[in-house]
Amino acid sequence: MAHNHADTIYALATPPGMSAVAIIRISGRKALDVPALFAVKPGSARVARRAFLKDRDGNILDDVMLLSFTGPASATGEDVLEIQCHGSAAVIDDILTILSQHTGFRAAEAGEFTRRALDNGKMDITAAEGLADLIEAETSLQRRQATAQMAGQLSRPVGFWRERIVRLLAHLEAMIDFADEELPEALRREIDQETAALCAALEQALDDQNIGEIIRNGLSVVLAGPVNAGKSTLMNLLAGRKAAIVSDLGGTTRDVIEVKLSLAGIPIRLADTAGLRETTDHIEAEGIKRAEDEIKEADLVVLVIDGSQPGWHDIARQMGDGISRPSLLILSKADKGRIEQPDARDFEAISVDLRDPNSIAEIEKALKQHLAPLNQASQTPIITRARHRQAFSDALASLQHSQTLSFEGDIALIAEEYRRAASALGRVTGHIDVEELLDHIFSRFCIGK
Ligand SMILES: Nc1nc2c(ncn2[C@@H]2O[C@H](COP(=O)(O)OP(=O)(O)O)[C@@H](O)[C@H]2O)c(=O)[nH]1
Ligand SMILES: [Mg+2]
Repeated sequence: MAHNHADTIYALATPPGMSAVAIIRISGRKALDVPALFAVKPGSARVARRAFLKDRDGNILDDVMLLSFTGPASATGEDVLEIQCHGSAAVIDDILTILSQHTGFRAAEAGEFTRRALDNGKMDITAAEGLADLIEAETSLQRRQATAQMAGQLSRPVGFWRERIVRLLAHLEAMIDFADEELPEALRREIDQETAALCAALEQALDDQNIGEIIRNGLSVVLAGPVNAGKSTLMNLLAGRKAAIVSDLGGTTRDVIEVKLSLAGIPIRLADTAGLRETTDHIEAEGIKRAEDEIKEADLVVLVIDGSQPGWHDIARQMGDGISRPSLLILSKADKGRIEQPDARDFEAISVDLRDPNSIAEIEKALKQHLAPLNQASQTPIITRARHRQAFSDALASLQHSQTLSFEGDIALIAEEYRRAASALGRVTGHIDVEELLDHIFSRFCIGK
């Protein structure tokens, strides 16, 4: 992305296509000159006003509403103008064309408005991530998590921990400067207690069963089992549409077919896979390999086996043994009767007729039971991405390492671990400069001298 902040950027902020109203956003130094380009007088900031935009020849382009914001009190921190025009391809095209003809204006690149907001300190990285998640949110759980992150659910504790760590660092640096003096006992104790409290807080945040990532990405549920068991039938039943081809020919499903759905408010990526069997068809073999890969990564494997066939016990045991992920057994074709066999192993399974739409209630109930533990977070988790988790783990490792070092000889090493921990947390929000915070703390810091 080219970041030329000197340019005034513009973009259609609403989806393209016909609509009642469309919004064109303009941000940058010349944003407030835009009304003049359409023969309209400038108006007051933050007051919506109606205007008739005109082209160079004085022809009316559209009857619009204009809304302007003067930087830095705007979404991007720059001067911003929003044109609410009619959602007509011709109107939008004409307005954008006129803007492009003036020097200093160019079409925005993807994400550039948010990038400017970030660079101008209007939001930090976690808020920008939250915003991206909000735009992509498909379930209310995802929306809640995204808005919480936008509102500082992650950046607030991270900022708070980081400041506490740097405060400890400031104490240590002061002691390093007065190396001939002993670290006072009270200060030692305070540092120990603070470090232990910070470790506990980080451990607690990390111990979240990855719920944040799961909510964001969706839980992966994989349908697996032998050919002809009814996996694709189950997929279509849950998806509420014919997403996968169902046939009584074994080996019909070859590739992984994925649909997104929401169960008990939990976003799910449901994957239908090729039936597991020995085959000489190399395309089917590739499909089976993909199925096996999906199974390895799944949050939940739903094993579908035809319960009306003798020998389902053996298949269930064999396949169940090969799956290391949590699983649920569904015995299909209950309408044909379920074969019971005395078996050493007690199978926890539900028997259903997958062709009967009424079976869905029982299947959803069983799925919810397996998925519910993932939805039991007492509060919204604060970690929503692998990069947050990595930073938290790095910070924790540094703090834990500092606890093993002694104040007698290793103050500089302890300080270095705090510095690392602070930088790791700073990466989460994009505030990586520890020195800046240190200066700030030192400026208000009394070292008793
Ligand atoms: N009677 C009966 N037939 C079923 C049931 N589930 C699936 N079938 C049929 O079994 C065949 C194989 O189903 P399909 O979903 O393609 O199996 P897959 O190979 O596991 O994906 C199709 O003809 C389905 O209509 C069921 O519960 N009862
Ligand atoms: Mg299939």
